Amino acid sequence: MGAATEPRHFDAATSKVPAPPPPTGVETMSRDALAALQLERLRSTLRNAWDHVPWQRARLEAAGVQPDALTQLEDLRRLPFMVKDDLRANYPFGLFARPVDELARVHASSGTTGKPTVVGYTRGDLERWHELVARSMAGAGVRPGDLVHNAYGYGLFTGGLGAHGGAERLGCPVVPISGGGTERQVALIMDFGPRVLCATPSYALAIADVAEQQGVDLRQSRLAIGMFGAEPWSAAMRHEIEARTGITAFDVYGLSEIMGPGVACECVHRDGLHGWEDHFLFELVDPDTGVPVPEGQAGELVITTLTKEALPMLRYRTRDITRLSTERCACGRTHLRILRVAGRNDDMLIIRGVNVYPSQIEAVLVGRPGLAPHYQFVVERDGSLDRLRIEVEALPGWPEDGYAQAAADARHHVKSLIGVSAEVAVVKPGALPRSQGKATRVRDLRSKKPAPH
Ligand code: DLL
Repeated sequence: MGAATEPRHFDAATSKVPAPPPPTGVETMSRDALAALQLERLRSTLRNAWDHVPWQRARLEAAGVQPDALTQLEDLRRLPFMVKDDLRANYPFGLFARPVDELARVHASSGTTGKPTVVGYTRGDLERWHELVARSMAGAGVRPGDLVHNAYGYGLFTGGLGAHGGAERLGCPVVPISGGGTERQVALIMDFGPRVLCATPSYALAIADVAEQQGVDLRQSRLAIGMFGAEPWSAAMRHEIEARTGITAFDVYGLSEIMGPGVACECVHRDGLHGWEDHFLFELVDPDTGVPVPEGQAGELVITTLTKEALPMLRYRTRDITRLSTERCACGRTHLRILRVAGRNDDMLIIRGVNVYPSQIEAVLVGRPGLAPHYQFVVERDGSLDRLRIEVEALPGWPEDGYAQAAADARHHVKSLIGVSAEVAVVKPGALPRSQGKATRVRDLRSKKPAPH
């Protein structure tokens, strides 16, 4: 199911990562047994929501869903969806199924406007979270004892502490460096010799850049495995990071409302991310109508938690657009696979009628002659039409009199491969801001008014 350009299989000849031991236990249970486990856990999740969250109980009653009367997973479809605004409307703790003094941790995501989205965990929730991050890392070939350089941000963001807890659970020592201070990151990678790097893909690239500027070759470091996620990234970006660092890069997905990192992760076959179905129920729906879409087609991912005590989430609309496959993976895991998440519904640009995600354009730009993998999109309104301006940095050392040619080449390929007409400006190396966490790819200069038709 991967794109043709993806390395589909683990290549022992080029990777520093030895193949991990084959999966066992819950990761390989039959799909029937998995469904039975899900039904049992769904019932207790509904019971938890019914007993402890008045807002959830009212919705369950209105939909005629009695926790103990649920006989099949499909009955869940009677329940309306949850959306991010439900968390905001019940700010801060209104959807929690446990009082604050029974919690072990609170995280929050800031969002660009309004109140943050607040999520809570019991001690047991943290244990299950760490277990799933540990499972994700082990599936990518991380072994107990591997030193983990964790450059995800620590704090309210779930990336830092989530990856940290999972690595420790697996038996790995962690360097809790967090994001930022990139020169120091490079120095510690060379001095401490971590085998694993946890970071957003854009920050992994920023680390690679600074290393190169300092004359440091990360391919000579002990780094072998990257656990990269928290933002969309293309196959081209994966190749770029791997070529410059010698790392084998794995895609890890998650969201704070559901848990944090480790909801799904690639195994060494890197042909989709295994979604951990013993803890989550995944659905895919048409983002406009909410109607389920058949397997293989693109849709919005909807997730129900099956084991969360503090914050049970029922049919949460993630806004993330992807595809699902229940075909068995060559690794032997039976858990379904989520295709690389190309982008969020909210990030989709509609340029002269063509729907496009930033990561699709990234896939065209990265690796083109003269271009560095640092870019941003500026969307402007031109009368009733949206206009896209792509700003992309030139490769260091590329002659300035070659910028116009590089821009023309990029414009041509974006048009012919994606069908979008864009203005392309090639700017000097270092001119665009670098991320220390999630990259901001789009500057939207349109007024919030809808375009007249
Ligand atoms: O980003 C959790 C996380 C941390 C995941 C570290 C992976 C690694 P939030 O800040 O709540 O949580 O943002 C969640 O980020 O709905 C997606 O839109 C996006 N996202 C997360 N992982 C991926 C990925 C963390 N691998 C939102 N590919 C999600 C594409 C991703 N998008």
